[in-house]
Amino acid sequence: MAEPSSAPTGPTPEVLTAVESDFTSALDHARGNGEALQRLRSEYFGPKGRLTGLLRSVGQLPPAERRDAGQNTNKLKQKLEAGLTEAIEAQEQAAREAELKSGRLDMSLDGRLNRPQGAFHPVTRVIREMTDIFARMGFSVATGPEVETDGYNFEALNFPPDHPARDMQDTFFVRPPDARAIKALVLRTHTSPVQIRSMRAQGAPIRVISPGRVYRCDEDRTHSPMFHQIEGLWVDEGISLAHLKGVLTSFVTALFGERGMRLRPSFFPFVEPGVEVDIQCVFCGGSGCRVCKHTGWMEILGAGMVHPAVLENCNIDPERYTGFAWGLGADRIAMLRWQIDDLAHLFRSDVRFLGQL
Ligand code: 2U9
Repeated sequence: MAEPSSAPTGPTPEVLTAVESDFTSALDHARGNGEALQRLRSEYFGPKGRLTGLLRSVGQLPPAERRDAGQNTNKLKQKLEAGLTEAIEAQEQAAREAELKSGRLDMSLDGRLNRPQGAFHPVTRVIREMTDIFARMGFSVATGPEVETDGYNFEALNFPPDHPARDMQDTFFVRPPDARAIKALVLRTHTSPVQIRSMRAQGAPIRVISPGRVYRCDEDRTHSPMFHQIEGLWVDEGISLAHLKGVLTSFVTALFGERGMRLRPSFFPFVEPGVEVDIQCVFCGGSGCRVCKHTGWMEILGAGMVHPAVLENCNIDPERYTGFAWGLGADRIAMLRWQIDDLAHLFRSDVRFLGQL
């Protein structure tokens, strides 16, 4: 490195020229050497650096000289600092490139921060899995609003006003923005209104599933005020209960493997006949255990042939078209899949629980 020239100490133009010349030749020597460049930074701009000292000495000049001397010193400082920064950046870039070329950088090593990996929520996982199964059978996916009119949630589905069948679905009512203008609004108690909307928009034939959140005023170990359903609907000419059995057997086999399935008669206002579908217990295989209450069977969904009145409500001719529909609780499927004993675990967002699934 060049020796600094001996010059008077105040920031006279001669001193500034000498400092610039010293710095320029020192910078030329240090270029490409990271440590030398850092040394240069501290020699000129550090607390005891030459430029720092010169700036400090401006205060000791006679008042008439201070302004010019201060301005000139600052200008020089900015110029030299810009040159140094540029040289440091070039050196760092060259060092990075050299490291990459040398092959010393092992990209397969773990990062320094070992962040835990996130995952989809178990209910999302089963909804996606079930959606995939039905998509492979040609069903498309429809979604709709979670705040519904009484008309879509109940009336179109063959629940007459004040009919006791409504008691099966304890309902959250929503106060409409203008009580005079709109009839009752409800948090949808099932995703069936989505099927009504789809049939009204598309007509028949139709093959659709509707996954989504639903709400009922209900809470215990197996019920939550908000839960998730997947409902499905297939309407076409000549659709019968045999098609219902075929589709649901394929579904159950894809989800739980080969196992027995049985239909029991049941009542839902929107289907006729209605059935509840059981499968052989996924835990004991049918021999009886605590989970299936020693029956060997577990209920997994409800289904039935779409009621002619429901088809008519959607302007579909029930003399020409028939269809079947089913509904299941996705949270219940997740509980079966991972043997979860309390539904509330699924909604507490406790990663110590979710991480075990
Ligand atoms: C339309 C016509 C008929 C859907 C159906 C069920 C039977 C059923 C329950 C399963 C568990 C609700 O989440 S749960 O509590 N569902 O038992 N759902 S038939 O029938 C429809 C749907 C839409 C237009």
